[in-house]
Amino acid sequence: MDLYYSLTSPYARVVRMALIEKEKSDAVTHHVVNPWEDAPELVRANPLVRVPTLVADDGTVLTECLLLIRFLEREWPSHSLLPKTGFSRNMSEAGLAMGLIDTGVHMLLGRKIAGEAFDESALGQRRRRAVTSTLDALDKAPPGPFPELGAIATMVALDYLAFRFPEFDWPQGRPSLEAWHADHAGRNSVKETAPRDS
Ligand SMILES: N[C@@H](CCC(=O)N[C@@H](CS)C(=O)NCC(=O)O)C(=O)O
Repeated sequence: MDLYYSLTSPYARVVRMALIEKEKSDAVTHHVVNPWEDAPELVRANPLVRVPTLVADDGTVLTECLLLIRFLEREWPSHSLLPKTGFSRNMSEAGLAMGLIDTGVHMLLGRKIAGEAFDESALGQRRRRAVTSTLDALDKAPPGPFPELGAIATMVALDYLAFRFPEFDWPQGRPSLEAWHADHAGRNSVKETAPRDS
């Protein structure tokens, strides 16, 4: 199995953390690529030219991080990210965190296109409000335990915000969420996949 990813993609990080939590990271061949530079091997594998992209042993190309999670769960059911106990709570937490990731990526793309002016635009302000209120909701009810998908996605979302929007200072005024983050920041899956530019 071949996994294509960048070291900054939060979507890819969800999958990379899942593989480590499942103790299956060594079962895939890792390819670090930059989707924005049209890495030829990624262009060949995935017409969307996005990461994460997983090429299964039979050549099937899998995209969309949550579908990849579903696939990994079927391939390697142990260390489940979707345990039956607390299933709807886990789904709810994962949904909020994935929405936070989408919103952060949208804000970054907005800045890429319109520069800092994006932040002041009506859409930029709307996105910022969504980030603020979602972080506040997470502070009121931090996610359940690792290796649940809700915990993985929340860790990815928080680190992505700190990486791309340090001025946002998400821990400010959110002591429960900050404590939750600190409790889990030492996990191997978290440390080994921390976002970095190269
Ligand atoms: N919905 C997709 C999003 C994947 C995605 O947008 N990945 C970004 C990196 S963070 C990418 O490859 N962007 C390149 C592009 O949009 O051309 C998922 O869940 O995997």
